[in-house]
Amino acid sequence: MNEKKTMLSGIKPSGDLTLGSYLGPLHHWPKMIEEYDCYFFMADLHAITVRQDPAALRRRTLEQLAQYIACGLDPDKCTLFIQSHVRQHAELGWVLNCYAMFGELSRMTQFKDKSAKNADNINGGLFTYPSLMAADILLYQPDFVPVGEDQKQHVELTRNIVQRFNGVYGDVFKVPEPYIPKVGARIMSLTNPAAKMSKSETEDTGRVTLMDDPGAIMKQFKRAITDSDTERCVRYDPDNKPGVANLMTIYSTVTGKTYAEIEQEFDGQGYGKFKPAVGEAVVEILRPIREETQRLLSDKSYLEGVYRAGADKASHAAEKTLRKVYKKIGFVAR
Ligand code: AQP
Repeated sequence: MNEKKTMLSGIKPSGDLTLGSYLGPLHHWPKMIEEYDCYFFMADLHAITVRQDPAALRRRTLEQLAQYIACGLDPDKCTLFIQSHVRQHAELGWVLNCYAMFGELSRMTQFKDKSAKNADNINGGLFTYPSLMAADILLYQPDFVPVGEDQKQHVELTRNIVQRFNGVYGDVFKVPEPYIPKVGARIMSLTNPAAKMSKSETEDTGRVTLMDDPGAIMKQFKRAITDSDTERCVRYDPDNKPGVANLMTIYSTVTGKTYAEIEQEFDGQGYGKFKPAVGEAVVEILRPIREETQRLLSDKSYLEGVYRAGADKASHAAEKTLRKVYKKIGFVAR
């Protein structure tokens, strides 16, 4: 019998993975595969709530799988799959739509943000994606779900759905716990520290992607926003110096140094030394990931083997939950 706790997480292939995707969720995952029974997926069903170019979506989904592996997710030690390959996600998503309330879906920050950004395409999927997200989670009955601060709302909605569903049908679903990593939880744009570094903001010059070469990365860091005060010292003060604080969070997460150690290291040196130092640290952490991703992408049959085996394993686990749900709600068994 498997005694390990289960955890699950996914990222939408809605854009090229960024330094935010890496330092937020992705770099925490390899540590977890030893301890937990982990499921990681490419959330392509979620990506289409915003129009995607089909060829780009296909490319990014495979690239994301290669990046997961390159970041240390050994496919022999965890389950890696493409969301649309496991049809139970869409099926349970529909069921849970019927247990998610209009009011609570309307309050989702992501719905409000994405509707504002895509005013010409406020589709039903954009509104009901939290039910699909609840299905993603509940199919695997995980003990916890690692998420960024901005995703906590989704796990809370999932918990509401679980309580509502279990209240009617008994203990069908386990109530999931959100887990938010302390450092590096939210990486902001290098040119606008008030906005999250996002995959889909292609116009945003403040973005670093995992496939950027060293020259491109250094360029981005050299033009990163710091602050305009006369002090020009490296000090962690998110309220008054958000750009510097963001760079310090990046540097701290990449090097493992504390904020006090970073302040000490750049004491009296202004930003001229600090910004390239952060850039160099990022170049070095991303270099092996980029190189390994490129190598894996040249071996399509290996990647195919990984996502097929992942889909089989995930479907097996998901089907158990779905069958139980269908029975409880009164669907006739096939
Ligand atoms: N900049 C970030 N810093 C820290 N964590 C981040 N995440 C995303 N960007 C950062 C975390 O990544 C997980 C999966 O993200 P997602 O792709 O499902 O959704 P998202 O948060 O909507 O990501 P993007 O990059 O902003 O995508 P688009 O631009 O398509 O909307 C989440 O846990 C998220 O917190």
